[in-house]
Amino acid sequence: MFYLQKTRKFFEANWLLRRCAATWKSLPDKASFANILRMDDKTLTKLTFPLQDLEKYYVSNVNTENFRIFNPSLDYIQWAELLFKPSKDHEIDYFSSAIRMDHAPLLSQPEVCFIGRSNVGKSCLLKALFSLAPEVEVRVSKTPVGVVLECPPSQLDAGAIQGHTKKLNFFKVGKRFTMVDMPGYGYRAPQDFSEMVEAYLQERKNLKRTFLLVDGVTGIQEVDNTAVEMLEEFGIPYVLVLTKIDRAPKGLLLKNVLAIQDFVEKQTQGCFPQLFPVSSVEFSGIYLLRCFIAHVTGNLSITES
Ligand SMILES: Nc1nc2c(ncn2[C@@H]2O[C@H](COP(=O)(O)OP(=O)(O)O)[C@@H](O)[C@H]2O)c(=O)[nH]1
Ligand SMILES: [Mg+2]
Repeated sequence: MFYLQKTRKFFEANWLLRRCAATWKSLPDKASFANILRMDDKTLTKLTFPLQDLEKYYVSNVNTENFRIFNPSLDYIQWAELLFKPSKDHEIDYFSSAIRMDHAPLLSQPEVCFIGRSNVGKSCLLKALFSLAPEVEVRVSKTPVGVVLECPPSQLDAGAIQGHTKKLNFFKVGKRFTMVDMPGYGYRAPQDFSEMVEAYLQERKNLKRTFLLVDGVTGIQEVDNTAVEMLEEFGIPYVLVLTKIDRAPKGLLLKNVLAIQDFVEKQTQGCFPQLFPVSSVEFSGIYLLRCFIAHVTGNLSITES
């Protein structure tokens, strides 16, 4: 009997160890900023401050007279990452979905949302931001047959078969804030898109910032202009995120960055003048964006050193 109990304990301990090892293994190497800090300076800058890395090649046309560039120290970036690490007291998980605004959960904590045309990379970006919590289920678009898989396979789940996000999907980051994945506009957008998204953007009281995603390869497209016009009309603060920068050759990326900065300067009021380039595959820009989200949701106040 004693022997049996001992054997069971051994197997239980072994199972627990294997479970922890499996969780540990499923974390991508670049999920944690601690690993990036061990890399050489060039890679560290490229992954942490992709815009700064690009600025070596051009003179920035951003007018900094009326705003302060978000340029936190590495310590702040590391600190902000703690918010994205799940623990017993700080659960990070999918919370609920809504197809209409009156289905949206009543949450009072600060909220940020991600909008952009279908396929621009919203869900993959959320996956990358949540990469320290791999059990969070974010549904990403099914890769069309014959197309090279761009997001790491671990980022595709069973729900991916359902394809594009057609609901507002709410993810709770403990009691600190909520992140919302929005339905894509443009091709294959649901008919009630405008009703759902416009109502959300206009009515959501705790919405602190809207992240509008633009494809780094194509730059701003006609559909993106429509989204910008909508956000401008609503007068809510928003930020442009340039996605898939790993796919854009440097020359093209520079051209798109300059064009977008010029567009923001001349044609927008509510857009934060600083652009956030990201790659959800290479993880560039992810750590800075986590820090910015921590900041805009009131979880990180940054003092100048
Ligand atoms: N190379 C690359 N591909 C990406 C990136 N982000 C998303 N993708 C790919 O773009 C497609 C659409 O991504 P998804 O996140 O589902 O777009 P959504 O419709 O805006 O949610 C998928 O095939 C992804 O693998 C990225 O940063 N780099
Ligand atoms: Mg999606």
